[in-house]
Amino acid sequence: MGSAVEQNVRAITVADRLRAQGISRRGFLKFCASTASLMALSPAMVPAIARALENARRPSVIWLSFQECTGCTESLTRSHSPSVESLILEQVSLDYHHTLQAASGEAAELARETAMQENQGKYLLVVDGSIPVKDGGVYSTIAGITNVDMLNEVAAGAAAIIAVGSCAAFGGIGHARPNPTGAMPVSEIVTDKPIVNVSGCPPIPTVITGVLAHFLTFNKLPDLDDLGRPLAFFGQSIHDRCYRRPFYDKGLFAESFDDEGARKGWCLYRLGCKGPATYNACATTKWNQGTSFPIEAGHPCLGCSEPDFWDMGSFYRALSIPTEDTTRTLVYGVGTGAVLGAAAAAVARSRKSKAKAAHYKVSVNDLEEST
Ligand code: FSX
Repeated sequence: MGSAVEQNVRAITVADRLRAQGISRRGFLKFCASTASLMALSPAMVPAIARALENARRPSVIWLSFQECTGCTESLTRSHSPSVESLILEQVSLDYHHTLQAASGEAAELARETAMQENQGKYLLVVDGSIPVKDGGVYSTIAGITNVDMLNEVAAGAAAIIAVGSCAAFGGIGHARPNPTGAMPVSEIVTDKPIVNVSGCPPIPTVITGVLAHFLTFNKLPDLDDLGRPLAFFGQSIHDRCYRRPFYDKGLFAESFDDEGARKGWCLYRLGCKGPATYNACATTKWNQGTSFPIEAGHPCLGCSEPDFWDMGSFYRALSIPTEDTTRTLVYGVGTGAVLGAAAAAVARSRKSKAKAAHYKVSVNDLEEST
């Protein structure tokens, strides 16, 4: 980590590394197409991505884990394999990661300090977990350093920060009432750096690597929504992209988990689904290699990618009158069905109209012709 040899490795471009791994030109273009898809970019962007990756250097990544359950790292390590996600992870120099690194004790801290010194102003900082600030931050320390001090120290030399998971993005479960440790999100502590929030408890691995891919390719963060989340993945509600939506539009709802509606796969709105007020890519990207997502498994969306979802009341109580800002203020009450549901959909559509992103499938043969 951080040696002269490692520096030379970083001078090699991403395209060089892929070639060294035995990936052909056709494979490289496929990688670029998959990267475009991962970033939810148009296929028209693929030639530009290919050119950018021909010159892209391997960035140093320092990953800090604070108050969290390690679900975010579990999610990341469940990226499909072999996959574009795992390839992307091989293209960054993950110089410090509490859970994944082999080093421990002083050697681990030395790796962090070395990576910071050698990549001052250029490294990417990834944070998962909330940061406790009450009582001087004593409730969580690493190597004798409080989380808040370590965050401030590492953030000072970072080019940008990715707050992975709802804990780092919005405070998450640590921030839930009564918040005994004074847990805060990254953005309330670091205010002078570009920050992207990849929320979700845990976040979708494809979204984490999609943001990494964007930084790797363009050396900047992607376009964000008003909560600092990448628009490409958070621009539309779960409800807008849910395969159960046609049942909702027809007013066909499951009323309990074992009734006829549930067996027929009808809409879970009345069982507490927060899909109309939740912005994330679960309904399209899905989980476990695109196998399924909670609603497909018969469970309502909990709204885990929205701020303060733990404190909003029961996961199983239907959304009540949606407000213009439902992503920030979920008002729960007794669901009254399609009328209120239609209002929720209208709010969701209004948000959708602001979103620019779409997911594309790309044919490698098309790409070879266009480059
Ligand atoms: Fe939080 Fe992540 Fe939920 Fe857990 O690191 S977003 S509690 S999945 O692990 O921070």
